[in-house]
Amino acid sequence: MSRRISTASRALALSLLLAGSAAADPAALYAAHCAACHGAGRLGADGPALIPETLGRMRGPDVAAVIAGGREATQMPGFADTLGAAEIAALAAHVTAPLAAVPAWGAPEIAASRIASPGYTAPEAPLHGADPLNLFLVVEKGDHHLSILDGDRFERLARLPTPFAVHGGPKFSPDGRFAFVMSRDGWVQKLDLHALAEVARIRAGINSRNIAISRDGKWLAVANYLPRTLTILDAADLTPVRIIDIVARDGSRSRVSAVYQARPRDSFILALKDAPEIWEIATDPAAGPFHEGFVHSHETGMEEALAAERGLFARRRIMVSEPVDDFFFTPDYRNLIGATRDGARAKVVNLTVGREIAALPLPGMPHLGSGISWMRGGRRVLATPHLGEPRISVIDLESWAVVATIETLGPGFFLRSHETSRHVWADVFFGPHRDAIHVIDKETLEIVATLRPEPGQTLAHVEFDRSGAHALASLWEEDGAVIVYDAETLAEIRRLPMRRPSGKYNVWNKITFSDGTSH
Ligand code: DHE
Repeated sequence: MSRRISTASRALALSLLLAGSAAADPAALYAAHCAACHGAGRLGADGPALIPETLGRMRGPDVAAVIAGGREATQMPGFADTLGAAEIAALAAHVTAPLAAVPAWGAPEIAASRIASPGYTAPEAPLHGADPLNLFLVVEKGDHHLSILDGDRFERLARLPTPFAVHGGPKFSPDGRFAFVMSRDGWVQKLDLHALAEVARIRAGINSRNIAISRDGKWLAVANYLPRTLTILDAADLTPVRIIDIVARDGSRSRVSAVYQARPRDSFILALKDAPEIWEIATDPAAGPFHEGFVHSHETGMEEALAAERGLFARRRIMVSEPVDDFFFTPDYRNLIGATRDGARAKVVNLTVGREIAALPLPGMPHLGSGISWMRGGRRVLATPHLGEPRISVIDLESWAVVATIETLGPGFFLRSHETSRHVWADVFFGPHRDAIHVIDKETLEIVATLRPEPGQTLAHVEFDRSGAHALASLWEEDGAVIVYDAETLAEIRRLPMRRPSGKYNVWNKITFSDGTSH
C-alpha cells in the first residue's frame, strides 16, 4: 500500500515538475533574476559570466544548487524562497547552454571595457617599508581577493579585490614593480606594488586561459578561449594594440591552450588547443625574417620553409603531430615538452628547428605545466606530477628518458623548489591524502618528510621566499591560511588566515625565472 502511494505521489510530483518547467521561460527568468548582476547577454557584469566556459570550471556545488542556495562570501543570493525547483532547473539549463552566438570582442569592445582606478597616482618610491622584490602575492579564491605579503616579516601589507576566479600566475614587469593578474572571465588587472593599489583593469577576452609578459615588459599577451584570439595589450596602460585571430593552417579557428614568455628567444610561445600547431610571436621589433627553421609537413612529407614574417609580433607556425595542452620549456627555451590529449605520452618539440624530436611514455596525465627542473648529479632533470596517478616522473633533459618515478600518496597538482633548497615540495591534491605535502630530496629522490598540519584539510601549492629560507603553503579551505615553514628544519613558523588561498607568487623568484618556480 505504502509503496503504491509513494509511486503515485512520485508520478504527481513529476507531472507538476514537467508542468512547471513547461511554464518556466528561462530567458524571462534570467532577465528578471540574473541579468542585473551577470549582464543581459550572460557575459558578466558585477557577477561572473554565466557561460559553460566559466561554469564548467566551477568546483563545489552544481549550478542549480548555487542558484537555490547562493554562494557563501559572495554577493550571490539564494533563490530557493523565490523560485520553484522547475524554475531553478530551467535557469541552470539556460546558463550552462553555449551562447547562441559569441559576441564580437575585438579592439573597440576591449578598449571600451578599460577602467582606470580612481584616485591612483604613481608614487615615487614604495609606500611600504618591505623589500619590494621579496613580496608575495597570494590569490584568495574564497572571496576573490589578492593579498600582498611582506616576504621577510610575513605580514599582510594589503588585500585587494580581484575579478571573479583569478587563474594562473600573475606576471610581473621586469623590475618587479607591477603585477598583472588575469581572471577566467578575461579581465586583466594591473597592480602597482609600490602603491599597493590597482592601476587599471580591462577585459581582454570573454573567457581566457592565462597571460604572458614580453621580455622588455612592454606587451602582455592574453590567451583566450572565447573569442578564438590572442589579445596583445600595451602593458603601460593596458590598451589593446593587436588582436590576433587564431586561425590554424587548415583554416579552422582554435582556442589557445596557454601562452608563455620565452625570454632567451624574445618571443611569446603559445599552443593551439584545437589544432596541432605551436606559434611563436616575436616581441623583438627587429625580429625576422621569422623563418630560421623549416617545418616538416605531415601532409606532403616534405620540408616546408616557414612564412617569413618580420618585426614585432611576426608569427612563426610550428606544426606538430597532435595538439599539446599542457607544456614545459627547458630553461634555454630550445625545447618544449607537451602532454598529448590522451594523457599517455609527452612530445618534445625543438623550437629552433621547429619540429618534434622525441616522444616519451608518460601515462597518467602528466601535468607538465607544473614541472620544475634542477641539476642532479651533473645532469639537468625535469620532474612532473601526474593528475591521474599517484607519482612524480623525473626525466633527463638530454636523453629524454624517464630516469625515476617517485610514488606519492596521491596525484598532485603543483611542485616547487628553489636554487638554494635541497628539496622539492610536492602536494597531493587529489584523494584522501590531499591534506599532505611531500618533501623530496633532489639528489636521492626520496621522500624525506610528509607534512600534514591540519588533517582533513587540503594543503597545496608552495612558493619559496627570495632567499629560499622559507616555503609558504596554502591551507586551501574556505577558512584557510598560508602556512610559513622553515625550508630547512620544516618547522611551522607562522600562519596567516586567508579565504581559500590558492597560488602564491614571490616577486624575486618570478622576475629572475628561478629554477624551482613556475614561469
Ligand atoms: Fe590551472 C596555472 C591550466 C585547473 C589552479 N593552470 C595554470 C596554467 C595553465 C592551467 C595553462 C599556467 C598559467 C600561467 O600561470 O601562466 N588549470 C589548467 C587546466 O587546464 C585545468 C586542469 C582545467 C581548467 O579548469 O582549466 C586547470 N587550475 C585548475 C584548478 O582546478 C585549480 C587547482 C584551481 C583554480 O584556480 O581553478 C588551478 N592553475 C592553478 C594555479 C596556477 C595554475 C594556482 C598557477 C600555478 C603557478 O604556480 O604558477
